[in-house]
Amino acid sequence: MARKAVATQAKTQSNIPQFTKEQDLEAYREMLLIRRFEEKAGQMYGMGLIGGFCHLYIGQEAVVTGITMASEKGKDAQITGYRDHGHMLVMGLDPKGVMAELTGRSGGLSKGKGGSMHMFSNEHRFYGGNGIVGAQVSLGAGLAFAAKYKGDGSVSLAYFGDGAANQGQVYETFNMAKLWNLPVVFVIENNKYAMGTAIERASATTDFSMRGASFNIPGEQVDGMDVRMVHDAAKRAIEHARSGKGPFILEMLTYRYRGHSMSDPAKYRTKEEVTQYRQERDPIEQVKARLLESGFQTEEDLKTIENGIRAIVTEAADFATNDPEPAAAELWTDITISA
Ligand SMILES: Cc1ncc(C[n+]2csc(CCOP(=O)(O)OP(=O)(O)O)c2C)c(N)n1
Ligand SMILES: [Mg+2]
Repeated sequence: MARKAVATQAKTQSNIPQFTKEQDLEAYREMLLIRRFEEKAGQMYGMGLIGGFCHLYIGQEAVVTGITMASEKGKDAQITGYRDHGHMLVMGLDPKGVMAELTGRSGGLSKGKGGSMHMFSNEHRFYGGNGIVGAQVSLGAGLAFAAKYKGDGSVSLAYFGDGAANQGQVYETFNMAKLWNLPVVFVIENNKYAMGTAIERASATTDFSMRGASFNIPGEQVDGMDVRMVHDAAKRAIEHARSGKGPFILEMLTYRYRGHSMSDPAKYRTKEEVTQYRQERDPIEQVKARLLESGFQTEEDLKTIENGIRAIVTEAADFATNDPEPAAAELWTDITISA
């Protein structure tokens, strides 16, 4: 079969795809927005303003940013699990609406009734936000089925974790997606852990790009900390799916810096491991260093960008703190009641 697993980390410097100044700036802005938004969400959780679940995306920013930059915004559909704030921000959903949903306010994207894992926007082609591990894989194939049925030329991007990759419904979905050659890219965000379980402890095989082998679905392993690598691989995978060749698997080798959720014993990995990723592989620092080294931007220019992003996040946090909670009558809206 046409397995195309490329260990992109092994690529030499000379064949790393290069970004233009504009692409680096776009990636920098988007990733920094996610980072600062998530830091603020973490603080607000600590202050008791956010309740329930809250899974932060810090460390993994290059994955959704590179893929979204390679996709057709407003046309291609995206769906993910519960670590979903970054996906919404890059897809253009209003940061105020996302933050207010986290604090359970009426101006939240789900009127404050859904919380961190349950937001959705048909307009932006973002289909959640799913708390059931692996559910988004089947739903993502459903979006691809709709695209093929309607012939609208869109591609569905379904993100899931290394832990979710061991769920049964993933393989039922792979089978049907290949059988019908659906336009779907399965993005496995391999951040090495499923809650506190390391991939080696839960997965019989840890090269997730190979998981489609028995269904004839090609896969590729990608350095998910380098937004250029992500973008390059995503371009090819999306083109594959859009041209009618069927599904493609991208395994993104990434890392989350924070705990799984807001309470995390942090006993399953060493502090040194986290520090090493932060210091040597950080996706934002990589772009920042490139912008400065190339002379495209000065420290001052980058500070101006950072200040602009801080202002967006502060505005979102203020809104999410001062907006009222939904009225009690909202308990009866947007639900189906059967007799
Ligand atoms: C069907 C189901 N089983 C178990 C859980 C509990 N659970 C929530 S997250 C998680 C781990 C998933 O890890 P992974 O897919 O690697 O995603 P990550 O959190 O690393 O992004 C588990 C077991 C759940 N939400 N749904
Ligand atoms: Mg994981």
